[in-house]
Amino acid sequence: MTSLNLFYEVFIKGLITKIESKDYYVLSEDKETYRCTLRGKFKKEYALKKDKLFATDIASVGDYVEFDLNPDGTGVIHIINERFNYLSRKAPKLKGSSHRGERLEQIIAVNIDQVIVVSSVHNPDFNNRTVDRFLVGAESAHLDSQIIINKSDLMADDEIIFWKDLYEKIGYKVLITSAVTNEGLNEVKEILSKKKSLFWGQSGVGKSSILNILYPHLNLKIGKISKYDGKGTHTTVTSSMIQVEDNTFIIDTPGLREIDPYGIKKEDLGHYFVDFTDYLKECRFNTCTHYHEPDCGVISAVENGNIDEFRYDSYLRLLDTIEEDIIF
Ligand SMILES: Nc1nc2c(ncn2[C@@H]2O[C@H](COP(=O)(O)OP(=O)(O)O)[C@@H](O)[C@H]2O)c(=O)[nH]1
Ligand SMILES: [Mg+2]
Ligand SMILES: [Zn+2]
Repeated sequence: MTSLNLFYEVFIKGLITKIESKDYYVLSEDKETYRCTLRGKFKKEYALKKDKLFATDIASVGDYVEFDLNPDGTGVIHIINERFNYLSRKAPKLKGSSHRGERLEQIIAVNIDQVIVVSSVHNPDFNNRTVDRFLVGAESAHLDSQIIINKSDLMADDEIIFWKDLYEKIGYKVLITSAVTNEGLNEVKEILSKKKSLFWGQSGVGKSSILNILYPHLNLKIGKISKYDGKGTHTTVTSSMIQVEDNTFIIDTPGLREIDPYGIKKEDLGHYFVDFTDYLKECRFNTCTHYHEPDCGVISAVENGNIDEFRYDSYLRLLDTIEEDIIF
C-alpha cells in the first residue's frame, strides 16, 4: 500500500525577546511567550564553529523566527529570518586569555528602530565623551539615535541647555527629562511609540526610573546596578526586549555599561561623527585621521568654529582607543 505523506508544517511566527542559556523566549503574534530551543541544525552550526561564533550570531534578541510546538508547550525554532540591522560591540576578553578565538564582534541585539542614549546631568555627571561613544556605536550600525538628558531637577537650566543645543545643532533630538518632576516624559513616550528602542546609557542615569513612570506595570528595579558578574563570561551580556505597549518595545542592556564599537578603523571613525561629514571631503588625504595630517578639513573646521571642540576632543579620545585595541 502506498501512502501519501503530506508534510505540512505549520510554524508560529514570533520574536526572540530574551535568551537564557539555551532557552530562547519567543513572543508570538498572538502575544504569548513560548520557551523554545534551537533546531538541531542551528546547534550543529554553532558547535562546529564554536571558537569563531557567538551564540547570538545565530539567534539574538530581536530576531524574527518561526517555530513549532512540542506536546509540552515548549517550541523548536526552525527558521530565523534575515536581520535588517544589528548592534554589536567588541567582545570582552575571557579571563586569562585573549579574545575568544578569532571572533571579536559580539551581537547585542538585532532589528532595532532606534537607539536612545540616556545620560544624566548629575549623579552621574553629564559626560559628553560617553554620550559620543554611544552615538558612534549607533552610527556605525547605521541606527538612528536620540538623546535623553535626565535628572534635570538636579541642575541649573543653562548648563543643560548648553548640551542640548550642542547636540541639536549636530542633528540629534535631545529630550530633557526628570523622573522626579516628570519633565519631558510625555515626549519620551511619543518618540518610543510603535518602535523598538534600545536604551543605552551608564548605570544610574535613570533608565529604569523613566520606564517605570511611563509604563508602571513594568515595575523595574530602581537603583540596582546591574553588575557584570565578575567572571567576564560572554553569557552575562544578554539584552532583553520588553513589550511595553502594542508594537512598542524597549531593549534593555544590563551589564553593558560601556561599549567598545567593534571593527571601526581609524580612517573611518570621522564618518561616525555626523558633524564632521561635510568637512571630510576637504581633507587632502582620503585616509586622513584628522589628527596630525596636513590640509585636514576637520581640523580647519574645528579652528574656525564649525565643529565643536567638545566633539573633536571626544573624537581624539576614541581614536586613541582604536589605536590601542584593534589589530588589523
Ligand atoms: N534626582 C533625580 N534622581 C533620579 C532621576 N531618575 C532616577 N533617579 C535616581 O537615580 C538612581 C538610579 O536610577 P535607575 O532608574 O535605577 O537608573 P538606571 O541604572 O539607569 O536604570 C535612583 O536612585 C533613582 O531614584 C531623576 O530624574 N532625578
Ligand atoms: Mg536600570
Ligand atoms: Zn582630515
